[in-house]
Amino acid sequence: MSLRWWRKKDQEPAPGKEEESAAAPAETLAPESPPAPASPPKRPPAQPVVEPLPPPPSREGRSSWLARLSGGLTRTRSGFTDQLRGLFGGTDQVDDELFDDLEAILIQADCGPRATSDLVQLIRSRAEESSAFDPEAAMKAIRDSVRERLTRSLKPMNIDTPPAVVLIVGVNGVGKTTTIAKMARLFQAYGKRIMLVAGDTFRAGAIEQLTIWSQRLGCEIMKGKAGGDPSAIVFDAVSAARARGVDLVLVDTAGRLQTQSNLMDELGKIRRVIQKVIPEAPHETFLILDATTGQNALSQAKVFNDMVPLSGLVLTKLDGTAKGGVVVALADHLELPIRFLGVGEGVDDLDNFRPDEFVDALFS
Ligand SMILES: Nc1nc2c(ncn2[C@@H]2O[C@H](COP(=O)(O)OP(=O)(O)OP(=O)(O)O)[C@@H](O)[C@H]2O)c(=O)[nH]1
Ligand SMILES: [Mg+2]
Repeated sequence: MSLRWWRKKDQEPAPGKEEESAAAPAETLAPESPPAPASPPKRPPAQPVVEPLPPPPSREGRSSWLARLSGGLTRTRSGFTDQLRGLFGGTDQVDDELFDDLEAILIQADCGPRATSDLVQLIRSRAEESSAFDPEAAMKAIRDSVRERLTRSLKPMNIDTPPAVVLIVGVNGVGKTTTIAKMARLFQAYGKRIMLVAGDTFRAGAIEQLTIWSQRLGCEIMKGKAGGDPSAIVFDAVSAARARGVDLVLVDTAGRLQTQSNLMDELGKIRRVIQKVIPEAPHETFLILDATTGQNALSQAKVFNDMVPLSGLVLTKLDGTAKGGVVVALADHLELPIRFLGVGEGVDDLDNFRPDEFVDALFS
């Protein structure tokens, strides 16, 4: 199920969309009152036909997700694990060339300088300890070390007290809105009542994009006018969620770069406004990172963390890169749990990050 279908519309906002939104206060998806008829009467603009999604896959077997995860890691497996296997399997002699090649593979897979040097050192000391080089033992040592790094910063998610507010932030185009839709779908499968909040009032078409998602998912949405103050919408949304017994509030925000200081300041304001309604919220603030951006993800995390304290990371587009080792670099350098992985454009191509599953899929 491709998510590309809305892109065209996104680039060409529906005629009158801005005007219509500009007049409207923060609202739920309740039908809008029709505009006063002009003379002569015009045909109403065609409404997009939004098909509801089929029920989410069962949470019982999880085989569907494991297959997606494994498929999504295909490129990383061939650029990383298969290369390691080839390197270790093709040698019976341990020399500096082996360690240089190992280093190159790890750097190329974006594991980051720290993990790379630790892993090279690990294999070097293993090789020194035994008289014969054992490729299987070397693979296992790397696998265990990767698993341990990914597990270090894990802790339970803080979303059990309704309404739990999750703020989603990140630079442009990393997959924030899609991730919100995927997360909503995931939590719907657990029977949670979800509200989406259209906090991106900046990009043309962003409100419409999230509205269509809410229609497909069959969940509530709070939205306001394009170009309006996102804090006002977020305030209304969190207040309404508390009054209505919503379990999970997912707040979309506009993509922003560290150079856009007004937009960066706005994030702080959104957070403060949420806290006016629920002092301990946002319960989670997730930075969405595009796995294909490599080590740049680290500097993004630092900049965003200065603006709003982050509580977790979501890595998207792992399916589009051979550099999935960036997961290791992120876990290594940032003391933040990785919460979700996105491995495709489909609405079911996201699930919780579980180090064991990830390592199994990577090294299988
Ligand atoms: N292949 C792949 N594509 C993804 C994934 N997640 C999101 N995308 C695609 O990335 C593109 C951008 O997604 P959005 O969700 O609009 O990104 P955004 O961060 O909300 O973008 P802005 O609101 O413009 O900042 C879309 O075409 C998505 O389908 C993923 O895990 N894998
Ligand atoms: Mg978006």
